[in-house]
Amino acid sequence: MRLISDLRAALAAQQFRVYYQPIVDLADGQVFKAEALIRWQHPALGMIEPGQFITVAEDTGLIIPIGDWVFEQALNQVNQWRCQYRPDFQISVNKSPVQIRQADKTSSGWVQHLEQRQFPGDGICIEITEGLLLNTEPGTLKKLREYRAAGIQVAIDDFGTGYSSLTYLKKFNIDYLKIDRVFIAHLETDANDQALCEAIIVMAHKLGLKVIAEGVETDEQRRILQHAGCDYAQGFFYGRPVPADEFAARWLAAG
Ligand code: G
Ligand code: G
Ligand code: MN
Ligand code: NA
Repeated sequence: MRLISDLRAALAAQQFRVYYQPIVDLADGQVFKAEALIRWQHPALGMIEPGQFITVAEDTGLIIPIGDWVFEQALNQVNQWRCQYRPDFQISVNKSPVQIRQADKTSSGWVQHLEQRQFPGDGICIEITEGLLLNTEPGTLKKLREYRAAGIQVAIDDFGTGYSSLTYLKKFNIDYLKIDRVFIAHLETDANDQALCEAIIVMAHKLGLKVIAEGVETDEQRRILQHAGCDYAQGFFYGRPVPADEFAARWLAAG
């Protein structure tokens, strides 16, 4: 497939971009952190969304160098923003199960990299999908513990769509649950979705986790979530993912 050979060349050709989407504190409406989301500026096909190439990247192993590159970008970005605007700012980076499993085998582990650069770990949050929690390989648990020990926070992405055993949430020492946007999309009209969101929020809080609602697109959804005690929200209602300079101008420079 053409896409694979293009993908192999894309890193060296500097065709990847990192976009940032705000995650907002529901209590005061202030931006709390940002999620880093990769984009591929393809010379012929234009801007390609990650949904179209992340799986290929995982299957070919290219996700390792690409993911390391995203991490490096996010690390530099969060430290620049911390110096310039907000000393407590944080950036979330997605890490697929393939990356976690490979992490031990690569020399450039993210934790060692942080230490070499002498950057504090709490500038970074790693988002993993809940399917990973099913993976009881000792290596996975060890990796997550290593991140936490370095100060890196951990979020469970797309929560509610996978098959995670709830007991793992405590065992794995997670910081945030991100409620998948399928539960948010019909929040105004669907009583079951409302009940599910409320239950997830109560459960998470009892386990000492903070909750981020994904895919918030309307003020009514925001209101329902705030009323249910949700901590943070992310979605087009607040803002789409944008390049770093746009993010800073809109979300950091003003306040
Ligand atoms: O930005 P968009 O909604 O198109 O992202 C689609 C999916 O791609 C999301 O599930 C997101 O987690 C994933 N994704 C985006 N950037 C990265 C990345 O840097 N690494 C990995 N592993 N996944 C990413
Ligand atoms: O799986 P993950 O949570 O990493 O996916 C993040 C993706 O969700 C990003 O690609 C982003 O573009 C997308 N996204 C963010 N906010 C919204 C939203 O309000 N509505 C929809 N439909 N997608 C969103
Ligand atoms: Mn994510
Ligand atoms: Na998600």
